[in-house]
This record gives sequence, structure tokens and C-alpha cells, in this order.
Amino acid sequence: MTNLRRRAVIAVDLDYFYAQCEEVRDPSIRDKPVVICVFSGRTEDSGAVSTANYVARELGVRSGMPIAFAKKILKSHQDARFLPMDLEYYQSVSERIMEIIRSKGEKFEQASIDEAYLEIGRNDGDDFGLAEDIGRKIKEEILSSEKMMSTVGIGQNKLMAKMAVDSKKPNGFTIIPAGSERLFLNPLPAGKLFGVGPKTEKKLNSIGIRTVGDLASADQKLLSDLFGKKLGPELHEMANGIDESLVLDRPAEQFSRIVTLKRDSEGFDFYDVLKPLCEDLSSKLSYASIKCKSIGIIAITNELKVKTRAKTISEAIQSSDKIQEIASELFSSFFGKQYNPDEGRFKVRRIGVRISDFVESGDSKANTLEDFL
Ligand code: DGT
Ligand code: CA
Ligand code: CA
Repeated sequence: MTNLRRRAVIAVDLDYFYAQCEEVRDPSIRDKPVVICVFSGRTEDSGAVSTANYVARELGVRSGMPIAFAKKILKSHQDARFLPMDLEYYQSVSERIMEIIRSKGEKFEQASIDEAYLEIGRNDGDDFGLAEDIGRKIKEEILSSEKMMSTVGIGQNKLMAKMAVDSKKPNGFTIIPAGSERLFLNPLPAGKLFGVGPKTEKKLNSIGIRTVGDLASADQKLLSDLFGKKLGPELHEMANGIDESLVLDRPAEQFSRIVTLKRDSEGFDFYDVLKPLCEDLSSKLSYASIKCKSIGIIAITNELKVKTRAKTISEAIQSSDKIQEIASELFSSFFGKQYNPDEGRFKVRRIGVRISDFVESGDSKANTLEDFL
């Protein structure tokens, strides 16, 4: 036991994320039902519910439900808000929160727009104590700097951290101490195990496996026969709290910033508007000690069409001025060509800048070298 490598993994999941972003933007809607809608545009109400705040959930609204159905449920709630999904805004909130989490440990993996893992410690049994402190700090900082509620789970691997998160939402903080995995998992219905969907659960039930505990002590050959040589053993391991998958320390692939113009634009007359966006992006680069080699622009028209252009440069850059210079070039040429008969005439309502293709800036090296010279 002693030479087994111990780890503690922290999982963070932001509560009712898209809907909470809207509450942060307009706190007056906090106590009202808030439903985030993906309007498909065919008829006024066609489309699906992306997510909803807990006020709306308590009344029965769910992700994936038709918008028309959610409206029916909330018919007697005049104060209910049905808001269009604003992904760029949620993305910018997510990026800032991911930076908070990333800064608290060495191994960080973003799993989705509102979910991340952080691995703590390596050698001794006290990693859980440290993970608890760090988990609390993360939760507090997300609340103080972004006014956002989150759920934190801690376990000895990614699976157990995720199970801890799912066991208590929203605003949860759950630790599954190393060694008590089985105790925690055994009584849960099999369908609560991460990765077990309704189809698998039904199949398990049909052979008398109802709880995760049943699955953990099930005959392994029977599981392999029923679910195959890959999923069978995997289910058995998971039910025993075993998960060897690593927290992958992947850097972000791109950063973007987007704003709505004061009035719709038919030409490039918003040079100054770009400045704060580029400054924000530049400071992210410098914080992460990286530079970018690709700069892109985003233009969203008054008909909500998204158009993009990008340029790759041979020498990586970090400064706000240089990003702004290239973004301006791209916008000038974009508007220069906008009367192209293929694209027709349009007005631009929102604009953005996106950077990607990152390389390490090598700043720290330069500093040490300077110290020696
Ligand atoms: P939670 O974690 O239970 O408090 O609630 P959410 O809303 O954060 O749910 P989560 O973590 O599963 O998903 C994160 C975001 O992904 C959520 O805010 C909206 C989006 N999302 C989730 N499910 C669906 C879906 O079925 N359709 C669409 N369009 N978006 C979804
Ligand atoms: Ca969430
Ligand atoms: Ca999530």
C-alpha cells in the first residue's frame, strides 16, 4: 500500500452555468425562473432549453425540453425569463474562472465549458488535507471575483471527484476520503455511476444488478459476456472506485473577447473599441507566459450571422498594440470586401478578436539570462 502513488483530485463544476451567467449579468432576475433557450428560428418558440436556474427547475423545466413546453409549464409565472443563449459571453466568464482554477495547482484539465479537474500532491497521505484547503479557496475566489456559485468534489481520482460533485449540487463541497470509495458508492443506484446511461442501467437491472455495490461484486466474466471485453471490466473497476485516467495538463487552445457595438456598423469605424479587447487578451497571454501566432476577428451581423477572418504570422506576439494592429488590418480588409456580390450588404452588430496558436514566451528564461549578464 505504502508505495502506491497517492493522488487527490479536485473537480469543479459551475452551477446551472449559462443561467447563472445571466443572473450575474442582471442580478434582478435571480429569484425569477430563468430559462436559457436555443431558438432554432423556424417559429417564434421552436427550439430547445439549454439549461435553467433552480427556480425554474423546481417548477419542472429541464435541459433539452422544447421551449414551447417550458413556456407552458411557466405559463402562470409572468416573471419568468426566456433568454437566448449567449455563448460568447458564457465563454468569457468560463475563461476567467478557468484561470482561477488553473492558478491553484500544477496539473489542470478543463473538461467542458463549466468543468475542470486539478490534481494535487504526489507522495504522501496528507494530500487530501491540502486538496480541501485548495478546493475551498477555489470556491471562495470564484464567488468573490465572479459572483458565481460552484460545486467542488474531491476524491482519489477523476471518477471519485466527479462522483463527489454529482452527489451534492448546487453549492456543494464533498470529499470522498481515500479508502471510503466503496462505502460511498455501494448504496447508489447503478445509473448514478458516471458513464452508466439509461440503456446500460436497464441491461444491468435485467441481470439483477440494481446498485453500484451489486455491480462491484458482480461476476466479471458475466459482465464481459454482456458488455464486451472493454466496457465489462471498465464497469467493474468504476464500481470499485478505480480510475487510472490522468488529469491531462492541456493548455487552452484559444482565447476570444467580443463586444456589442453602440450602433450597427457598415465599415471599420470602431478602432478604439478594439483597444480594451486586445489589452485583455494580451494580459491573458502575459499571465500564462505565452505568445500567439494566429489572430482572428469575429463579426456578428444584425442578422446574427457569424463571420470570421484570421491571419497567421511567423513571429509570435504578445503585445496589445500588435494584436490590435493585426485585428484592425483584418477588419479593414473585411469591410473593404463586404460588397462582394456573394456576401451582399450587411451591418455588423458585435465584433470580437480571437487569438490562438500559442507558443511559450520564454520570459522567465530571458529574465534569468539578464540576471547573469
Ligand atoms: P448543474 O451543473 O446541474 O448545476 O447545471 P448546468 O446547467 O451547469 O449543467 P451542466 O454542467 O450539465 O452543463 C453546463 C452547460 O451546458 C449548461 O449551463 C448549459 C449547457 N447544456 C447542458 N445540457 C444541455 C442540453 O441538453 N442542451 C444544450 N443546448 N445545452 C446544454
Ligand atoms: Ca454545471
Ligand atoms: Ca458540467
